Amino acid sequence: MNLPKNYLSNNNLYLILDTSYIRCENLAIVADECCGAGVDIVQFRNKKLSDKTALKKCKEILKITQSYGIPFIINDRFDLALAVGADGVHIGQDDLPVEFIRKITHRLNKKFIIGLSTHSLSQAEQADSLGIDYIGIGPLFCTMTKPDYSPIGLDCAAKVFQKIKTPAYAIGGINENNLRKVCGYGINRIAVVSAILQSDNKTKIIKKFKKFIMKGN
Ligand code: 3NM
Repeated sequence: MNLPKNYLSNNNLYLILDTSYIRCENLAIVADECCGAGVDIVQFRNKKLSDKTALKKCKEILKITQSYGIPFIINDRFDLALAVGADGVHIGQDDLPVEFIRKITHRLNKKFIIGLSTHSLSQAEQADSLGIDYIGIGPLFCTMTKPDYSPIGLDCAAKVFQKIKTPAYAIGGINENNLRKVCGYGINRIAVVSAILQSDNKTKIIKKFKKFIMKGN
């Protein structure tokens, strides 16, 4: 998809469709509702479904995100991202190196978004020299979605937003109750899993998130 220039820095709400929170048959329905409500980026994160099922589901979700003009990113799996024709991949600190992914996507003549998880100011600073498109910084707070990581806290995340040129998305435990506080720290891009996926009214919470982020606190 041809995204407008600076799409990732000019937008603010990144939804991660984690397959442990949604029944497989509802993934596309939820993707559609959330895109319609105003999320700016959608990621597929799967620790559960088989590759075959994941591929099928991702193809369905890609059609939806394309119809809204929203980028679709695959977590961890560069091979799946290529197979699906997704807009990019999100990698962790121990996944395939960025240079390797860039080399292949250049060879394929592909525009391809690469996002990287960072968990400290120094990792975020290093990311600035890697030529990636955005970073995740977190976890901000304790979260059941990624329970093995210690929270970095708001001060650290705020420093990343001040210092780093690469667009940053704060992640981890962000919900309706702490959103005002988060935005008050100058954090103006967030990525969310459970607060949206577990909500009975996803449209309402997405609109609330967007409103708060744009207002600033
Ligand atoms: N990555 P929730 S925290 C997928 O810090 C993920 O890199 C994180 O889920 C990181 O919004 C996280 O439910 C979980 O807390 C985010």
